[in-house]
Amino acid sequence: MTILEPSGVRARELDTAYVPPPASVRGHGVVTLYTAITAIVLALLMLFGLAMRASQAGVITIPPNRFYELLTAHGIGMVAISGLGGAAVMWYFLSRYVSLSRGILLANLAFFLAGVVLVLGAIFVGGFAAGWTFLFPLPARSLGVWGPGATSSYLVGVLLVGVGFLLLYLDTGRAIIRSYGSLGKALGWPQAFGKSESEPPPPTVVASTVVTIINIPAIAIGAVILTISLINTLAPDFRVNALLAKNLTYFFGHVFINSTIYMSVIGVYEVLPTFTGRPWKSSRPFLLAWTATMLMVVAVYPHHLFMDYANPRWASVLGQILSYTSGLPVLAVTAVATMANVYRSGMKWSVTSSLLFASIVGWSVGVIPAIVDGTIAINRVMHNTLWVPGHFHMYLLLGVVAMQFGFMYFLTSVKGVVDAAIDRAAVWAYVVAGMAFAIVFLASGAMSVPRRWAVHLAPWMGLDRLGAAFALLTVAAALVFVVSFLRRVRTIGG
Ligand code: HEM
Ligand SMILES: [Cu+2]
Repeated sequence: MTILEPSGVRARELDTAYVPPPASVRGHGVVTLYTAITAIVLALLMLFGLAMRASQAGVITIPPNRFYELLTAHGIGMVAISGLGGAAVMWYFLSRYVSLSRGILLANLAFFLAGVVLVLGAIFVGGFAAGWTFLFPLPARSLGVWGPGATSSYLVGVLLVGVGFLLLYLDTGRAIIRSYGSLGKALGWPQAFGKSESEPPPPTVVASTVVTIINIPAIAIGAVILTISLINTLAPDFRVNALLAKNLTYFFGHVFINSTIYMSVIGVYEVLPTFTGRPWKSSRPFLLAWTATMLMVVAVYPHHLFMDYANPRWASVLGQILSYTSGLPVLAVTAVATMANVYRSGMKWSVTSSLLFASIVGWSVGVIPAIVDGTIAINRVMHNTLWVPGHFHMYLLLGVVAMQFGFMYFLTSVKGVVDAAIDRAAVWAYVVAGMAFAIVFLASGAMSVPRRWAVHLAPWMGLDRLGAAFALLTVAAALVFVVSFLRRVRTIGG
């Protein structure tokens, strides 16, 4: 059987002049492998999440040390796997425009898997449970719950994952510069600033360039703090300023997780037009928005340090102002263009197009509670409540992960085969239950229920049970996506 590029092309081929660029086939087997690993790991980590939520609800009992292990694995795992799934989307489409190295793509996967083995061993064998943010000095101060061996294994594991991604971004940077002459040209600066009338680079190249530029320093800074923590673990006399450590950690964490959105949204730019028959061009606002977001996203991270009164006041003010503006330009041009692309296009609502469309809605809606939390006066009350997981589950679960599930259906769409009823039902279940699951987190946060607590008090458990029920439905829908994707990969042989 042949993989038909975008299933929607059939529906639109009569009345559209738009033909998607040919896909380069080299490396697509590796992309499918990335995506299959992403699917399986997402399912597993969602089950961890369900277990945590059920335990908070008192439906099952997970001992606290196990809970914090699960929390650590779920957090670091979800961040890393969104990165891997996003990298698959970015690589797949970017390779249409520039010449990427398949060897580097494989090397990243090898580093990733080696890192995952060390991290899982650290957590489930060594008992490491300091949270995915490995915030200094907790990794080295476990009060005997885990040993320095477990901490070292965790830190080295995360470091290996970082090295892999660093190689990948060095390669995308190299390839982009080779094809477009410079990063500035790949960002479309000549067109954005009216210096050139020529065709600007396609959205995929613009987004990939931004991710390359912001993630290389993010990973490098992450490596610095991981290494410092590693030395501190092995030689406790070697210390670092805790405030500096937190700044470094959250610079890395904030930029990396945001990049997962910026990589995954490339799937929307490339796939949605094949359903609507309207190409997605880099308009001037689009180019300016991506540059604006690129500059702001690296400076907004102090919104994670509002409670750290020792941090400079100007940093908090910057954090609040940029929280309002940082992600907004890209989100706004993407959301508006999505609506314009879909509106009256006669688009076929397949599982792929529905998930991609829903992802833009989920991302847009999720930004609202995020901005609320980015306000100092509110953060003072909401910090460390379930409001925080509420907002990020909304745009990660319904934004990033919905984009990636949409990409999985796109990748394996087969000519003449229509979506099964169960997949269609799963889209509804995923969107509705996922949204409800996140809203219950927000509601609990509004009641000041703390986040990251293994054991909840009885008055919180009503909402917890509701949250666990919606989590169950969300995970069930996700399992449908995953099983269905893996079956299609098997039948079409990747
Ligand atoms: C249905 C699926 C999911 C369920 C049931 C779930 C459940 C949970 C629960 C119960 C927590 C702990 C909340 C607390 O008490 O602080 C949590 C934290 C978290 N989740 Fe999820 N989650 C799901 C999907 C996701 C996805 C898709 C992502 C990212 C792509 C994600 C990323 C995270 C992160 C980063 C944390 C914070 C960990 C920490 O506080 O250290 N989750 N999740
Ligand atoms: Cu942030």
